[in-house]
Amino acid sequence: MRIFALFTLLSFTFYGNDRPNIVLILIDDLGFTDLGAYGGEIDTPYIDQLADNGLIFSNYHTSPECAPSRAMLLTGMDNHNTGIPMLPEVLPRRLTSIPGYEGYLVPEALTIAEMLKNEGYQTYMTGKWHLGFGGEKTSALPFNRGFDKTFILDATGGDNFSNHSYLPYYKEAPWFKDGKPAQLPENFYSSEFLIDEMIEYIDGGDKNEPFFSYVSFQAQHIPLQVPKEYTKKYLSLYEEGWDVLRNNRLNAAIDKGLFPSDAPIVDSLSSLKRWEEIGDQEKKFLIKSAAVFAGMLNAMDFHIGRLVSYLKENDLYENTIFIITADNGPEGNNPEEHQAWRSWIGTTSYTRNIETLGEKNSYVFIGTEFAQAMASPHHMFKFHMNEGGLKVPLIVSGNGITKGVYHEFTYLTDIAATISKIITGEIPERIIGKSLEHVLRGSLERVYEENDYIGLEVAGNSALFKGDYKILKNGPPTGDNIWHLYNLVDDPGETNDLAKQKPDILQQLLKHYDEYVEENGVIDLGPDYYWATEMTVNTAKRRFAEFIPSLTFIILIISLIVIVYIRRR
Ligand SMILES: [Ca+2]
Repeated sequence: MRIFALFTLLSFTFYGNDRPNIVLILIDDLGFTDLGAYGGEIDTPYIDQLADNGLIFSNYHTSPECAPSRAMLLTGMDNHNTGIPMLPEVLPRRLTSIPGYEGYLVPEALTIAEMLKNEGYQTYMTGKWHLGFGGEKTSALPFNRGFDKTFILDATGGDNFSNHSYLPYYKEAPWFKDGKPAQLPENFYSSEFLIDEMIEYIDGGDKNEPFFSYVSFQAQHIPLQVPKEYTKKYLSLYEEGWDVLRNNRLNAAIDKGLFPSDAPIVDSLSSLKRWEEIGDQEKKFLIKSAAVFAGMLNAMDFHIGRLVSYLKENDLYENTIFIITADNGPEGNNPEEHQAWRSWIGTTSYTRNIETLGEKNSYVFIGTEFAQAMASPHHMFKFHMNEGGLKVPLIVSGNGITKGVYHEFTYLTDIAATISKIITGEIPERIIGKSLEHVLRGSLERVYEENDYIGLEVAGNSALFKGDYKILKNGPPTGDNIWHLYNLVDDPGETNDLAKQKPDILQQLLKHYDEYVEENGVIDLGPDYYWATEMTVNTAKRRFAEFIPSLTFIILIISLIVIVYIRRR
């Protein structure tokens, strides 16, 4: 009886309240070592402060791409059961009639917001949603999926100063306010606006009832843009190039205890462009692009700081749990290497003048080499199943949450499981993640047992984790489509492929992968699948569909003219 009473007391006082506010902050395309708290050289003081007061996860894994990660984060389900197995923009349209491949968040995939709303929470979202098929499926927009107030972008990305699209698939960036198409305000800057809007929602709410706030930043997605005063601070920071950056960040991650000091890493940059071999002009351009990246992250952090200050000033901070994470590793795509993309940029008002890089109407990205450096100490980046694509920061901070670093394996579906466990006391069967509640209380135990396995497939790239081991394969053009086996405990840098040395373990994990495919209805996209080709086809289809109403109108007018003309004769 006494023990029970003590436990009840502990449960009640753990977060100061049985229904804490929850602020979920999602950063787009972030490297493992981009944040100061993870060893990065960019100023992120407000996130770092939350990290200092909370728990840093050094072994957290997400999916390698935006939309599936978001679907899994919000539902706790495998991506193939949410309707978002991959980016809707590159989903072959022949698959959309197959359950799990609809291209939008299906009703059975309940969101955290729907769950929390049932518990009396006020639910707010601002920023990138990416789960409503580019705005085509309005029932799958957040306003219809558990959120009371929303101002969202239903695309893979968008301009940060205007409603311009950043890729040919979208005529303009599809923004929605409370489920209806919306215009952006004058003087829009994404990170600033998303926080302004969120503060307004919280401020207009009932202060006696808890809230769930999901802020999903456009930072650090292409196009990298930020008011120039932020870029200015970092103009000389990347002059030594990407090899030095990758090495500095490796050392910083070791110093922070986030990577073992004796673990080797892949010489990932050796197969890419060499810093010392490129010309001065190109170097200057790349140095400034990286400075824009840094400025954009710094600005995002500054606006997170404004939200934290607001909560402190209104006595809401003490009862708030902050969860800060990213949807995937850094973006290594170079749009200039894709002919259709490059030609399209040439038809827009975007410029790539070095003088105005990062400012309104400029189109900036860091390119493959800097992305690889920012994923340091890991190998590869976004889209890939290597640790550089999957391993990103996770920080959980708030009253009652332990401080320090948690080193055991965790997975993005654990976030929905944890929220569910803390708020409702249980985890519904559909959620595949595990509760991290005891970890937040200070337990250093493994969450995943030796026999647990986690499969992952996105757009033909695959991985499976079990115990200390991981298998992975990446498809072409960057991958070899061959399964590789790594021991992540001995070799977190993925330097030593054990596939040939440990065939029994490889076979065991492959068997689990087949089970995963069977259980989740994963479709083999075939050897010819290439996302860029699919994007071009889908872009043509979408633009033609947009053109149909105008075409119908023109045909109608011409028909009327012809009828009138014939009658008059
Ligand atoms: Ca992303």
